[in-house]
Amino acid sequence: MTTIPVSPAKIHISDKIASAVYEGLMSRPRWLPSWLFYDAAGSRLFDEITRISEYYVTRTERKILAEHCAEIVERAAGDNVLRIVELGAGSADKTRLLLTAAADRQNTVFYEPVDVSASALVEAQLRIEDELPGVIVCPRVQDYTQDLELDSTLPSERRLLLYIGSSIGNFEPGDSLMLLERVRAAVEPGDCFLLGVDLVKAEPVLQAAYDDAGGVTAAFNRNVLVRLNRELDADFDPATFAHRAEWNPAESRMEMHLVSAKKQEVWLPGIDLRVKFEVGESIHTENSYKYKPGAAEALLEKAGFAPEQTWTDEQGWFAVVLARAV
Ligand code: AVI
Repeated sequence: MTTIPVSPAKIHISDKIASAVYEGLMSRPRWLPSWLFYDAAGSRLFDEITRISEYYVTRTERKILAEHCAEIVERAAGDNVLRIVELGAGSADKTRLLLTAAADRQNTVFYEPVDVSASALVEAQLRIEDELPGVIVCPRVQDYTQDLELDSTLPSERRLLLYIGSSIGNFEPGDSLMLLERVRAAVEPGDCFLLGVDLVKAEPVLQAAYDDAGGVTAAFNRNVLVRLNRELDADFDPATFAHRAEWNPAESRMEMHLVSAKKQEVWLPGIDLRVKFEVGESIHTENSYKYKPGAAEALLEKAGFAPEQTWTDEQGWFAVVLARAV
């Protein structure tokens, strides 16, 4: 089970992907960061995941937002004009619910999606401006996981910053606090933050959501190896890695792994690395944290927000928390 870096002197790790993959595959246990999932094919597969019956996350949050979007917008705005900022290039119909509620209230609403991908932003802008004439899209190309800067607002304006879709669940606990602190530093007192978090629930429900019968999540997980083959010239045979999803109760998270079905060696010329796998040896590819009731509110408070209201579904599977910057 040794990793043999070939000619270490020649290793020139220049970009984010190369250095993350090198670090993760040199570690024990081996891991890869979950942001690697989202190349074009991975984003399409994730989109498919959001529609499969076992993946309750998207439809449960959508139902909460559909029921409460007018109230959320009303509470966030008060007597002010609302400006909606979203971390990520728009969560499709869920964002649309909030934008429509805001446009109904004030005719015109400014919407600022913040994303590292300019193409995702352009796509979101065209789609939203086409579908929602009352919405003016002002995209911002920024990696909000590193820094976040927003334009100053008029005294009559209030921001509602969205971080929905359980995206916070893919951050390690320390990193999620840092992200919320960064958000707090970028907004004014009185601005609001809407956070969507997935809650702890019965293990079989979680297990099915991350290992669906149709194998879409398995394909999403394996696609990371396809990406490494393409971008680092690696020779992974994705079919020889099994998808494993498991609930880790001690850490309150669903984990995804890729488990080698045979003893094998993989060559990644792009980072000058050979990696040996024993049968059953795995690469840890994702953590998806599930929050206990009240935990998201506590985290928001720690980051400088006052939680104002939490909405959940009737099964208590998902929570949408509205908090105000203090
Ligand atoms: C994007 N993120 C919130 C998803 C999740 O549930 O953690 C990613 C995902 N992984 C497997 N299925 C979906």
